[in-house]
Amino acid sequence: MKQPVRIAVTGAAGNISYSLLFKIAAGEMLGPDQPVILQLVEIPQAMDKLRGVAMELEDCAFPLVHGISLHDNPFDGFRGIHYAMLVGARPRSKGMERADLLEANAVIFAEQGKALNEVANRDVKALVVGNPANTNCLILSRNAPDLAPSQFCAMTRLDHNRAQGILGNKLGVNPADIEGVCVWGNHSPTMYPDLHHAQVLGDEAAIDMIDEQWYKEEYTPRIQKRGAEIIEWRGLSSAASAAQAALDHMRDWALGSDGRIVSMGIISDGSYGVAKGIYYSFPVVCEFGSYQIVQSLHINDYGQSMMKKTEQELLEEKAAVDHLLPEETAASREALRTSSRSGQTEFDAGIDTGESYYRADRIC
Ligand code: NAX
Repeated sequence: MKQPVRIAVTGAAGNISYSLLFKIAAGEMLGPDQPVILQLVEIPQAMDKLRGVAMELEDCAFPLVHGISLHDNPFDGFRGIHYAMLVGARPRSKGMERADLLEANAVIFAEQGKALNEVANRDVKALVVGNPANTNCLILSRNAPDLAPSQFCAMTRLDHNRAQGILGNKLGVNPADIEGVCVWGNHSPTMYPDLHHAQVLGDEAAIDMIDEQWYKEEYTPRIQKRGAEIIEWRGLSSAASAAQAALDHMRDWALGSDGRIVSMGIISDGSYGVAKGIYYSFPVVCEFGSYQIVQSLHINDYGQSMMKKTEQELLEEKAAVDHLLPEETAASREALRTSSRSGQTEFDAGIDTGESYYRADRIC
């Protein structure tokens, strides 16, 4: 039996978590042989509700759950964790402006970044689900100077799954038979669902199978505003699909995506001309616990303009919270490049050992 890993989930008494926690506990995220210790974090006012959720988890008698602990602050809740699923966030209340929403969440994610920096396992992987996810992720990462920016992601997997599912429906194929769909940019209505690299059943270009007008005028806005469409019909925001996406994201990141392209909101290293240092959704493949941006995709003029628009929005969000971003992490979050050797984003931690990564004469 493997050693248990510690997983923190914030917003653990909320809607998404009510689905997510039970899937994690059943082994759907890290596999049926990986025991877990769940460290559930909520705000003090929600601790009674959280206790009820924990009791239900207990009542499932999941064999993989080796412990459950309840916390009302991240400094306790993140102690020793290997994975952080950051679902809790401040929702927009009546009359709240976007800038106020960004700022209210900045306070939450700044504190959580500090907590991860101080008490989490050094190789923690943190996924931000709570909105505005990309900018919350930026704040989180900037407040964790001792962790690499590549240890943080914003969730755009729900958008990716929606893009794949709705295309599958249109074409009358199983979504699993479609490869290479990706979503660029912000988890917001400016995101760009890109079908130009998607293949159906391995050999047919999806873009040739659909009408351009449908793609641009129906499909794209539908993916961009799918969250609102769900609310309209269900009366509640996406919960089970968001939980499934969070699970898909973390599973692929930890265990590999098997060569499949998936979308992840990650630190931009300047690939595709995207401004460095913001958390932007890119097409990636995952292997050995890390991700790698898929390079050299041809982006046409339409794609360029869509990618710029969503980048612009993220830069504006960043500007709105700039006064809350610690200066000490500014330079290191932009000292990134794509390695020509591995294709991975390299992070300059400011430590120069004077030696190259691999030297055969050091061995023996
Ligand atoms: P709920 O309002 O049901 O639950 C949120 C929970 O977070 C509440 O129980 C609340 O007490 C808790 N919380 C708030 N601040 C906290 C803090 N500082 N520490 C710990 N817990 C805290 O919302 P739910 O439907 O579960 O959605 C959660 C978040 O996911 C929202 O911000 C939502 O906008 C976002 N979403 C993000 C998606 C994405 O694709 N990235 C899609 C789904 C979802 O809309």
